Amino acid sequence: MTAYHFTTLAQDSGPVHGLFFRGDAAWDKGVATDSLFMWTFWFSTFWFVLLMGLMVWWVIKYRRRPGVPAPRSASHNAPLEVIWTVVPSLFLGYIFFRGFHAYIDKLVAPVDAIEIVVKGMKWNWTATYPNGAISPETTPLGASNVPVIVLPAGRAVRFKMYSDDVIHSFWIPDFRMKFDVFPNRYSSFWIQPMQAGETHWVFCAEYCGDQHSEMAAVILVVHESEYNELVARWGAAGGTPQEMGERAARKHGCFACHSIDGTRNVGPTWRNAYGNPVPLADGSTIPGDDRTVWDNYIRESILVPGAKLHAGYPNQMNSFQGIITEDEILWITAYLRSLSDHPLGAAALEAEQAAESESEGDAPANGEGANGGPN
Ligand code: HEC
Ligand SMILES: [Cu+2]
Repeated sequence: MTAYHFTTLAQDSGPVHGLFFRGDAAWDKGVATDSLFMWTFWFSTFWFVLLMGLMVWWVIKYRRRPGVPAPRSASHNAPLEVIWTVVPSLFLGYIFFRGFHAYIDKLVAPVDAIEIVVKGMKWNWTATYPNGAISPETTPLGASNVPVIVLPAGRAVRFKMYSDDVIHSFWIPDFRMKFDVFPNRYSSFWIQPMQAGETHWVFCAEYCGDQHSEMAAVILVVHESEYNELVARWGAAGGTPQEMGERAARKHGCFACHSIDGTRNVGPTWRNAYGNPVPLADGSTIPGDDRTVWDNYIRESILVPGAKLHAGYPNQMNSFQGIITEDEILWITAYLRSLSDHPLGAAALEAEQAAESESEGDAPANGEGANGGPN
């Protein structure tokens, strides 16, 4: 893999172009961010120049002159005040809703997104693939080596992120997206790399210690067939995450209280749980249909079981805080997903993992090789 030629946006189009977003984001949702940003920028610039210009002009024009008595200033003009309150508010509302919409769009991944687990730590990133493999590739950056995260072209990729220590922030400037990475819960967003051969920088955008500036990675986009081969070749030593999850659940005695066949035990069954809404004892409900919500619910249920009680069950589960590892929680989550018929459950998990068995037929028609030129 050292044969790959790494380029960056900044090198491709010059640092000025790279720094001042100009609609050259690496995917359509990034281009939407660019256009909203530039729209807001020029809109603000227009009003700033107009208002400051009028102010300066009028200050000069109506300056105090000797012998000219100062006119009395106007007190109130209701219609005028309503107009200059309502019209700017409409524009602010427009900016808010467009921004909010585009932002939410980038947070909630499509159902068929491939899930990459990103772990941030002082001062590095690791990316774990759906089959449990971790990319062994690195590339030199300054004095250190940074990881290479290989992603398939044309597939939605969802990052499930957590931190081993302090708060970091996973930032992919080319995709105009970043999100904080926390030590005590999962956060997530998604991107869709478009063309094989592209490379994209990843940085940490949260000041996290003295080597914060070296906390980088490179995303390398390859054809899906090549991605599948690589991820299958890297493999995971101990089996797939759900196999590891079943083992971890056995080791920690979860099956004493949780069934996997739908029968009610001391605790709720794990069959068809993942992805569905959960009624809680306090009358509220954990909404279904969202992986981040469910992943965090599982995590919290294991570490702080009393925080949200499943309606109709006793508060009888002990905390596994300090007993269970982060990896085991991730594996058990994969295992719970594999036990569910919900659209986010077994089928989606299988589709993510079974990628390697697919054929070569999915290479994009433009025929650009993975060593290919600029985007
Ligand atoms: C002593 C019995 C017991 C053991 C052992 C136990 N649990 Fe639980 N678990 C419960 C009970 C009771 C509930 C429901 C009450 C609650 O929400 O805390 C529950 C709830 C859960 C939930 C929430 C599921 C839902 O549908 O609401 C998860 C996830 C969970 N446990 C995971 C685990 C894992 C993982 C282990 C092993 C590491 C484990 N449990 C071990 C009794 C147990
Ligand atoms: Cu960091």
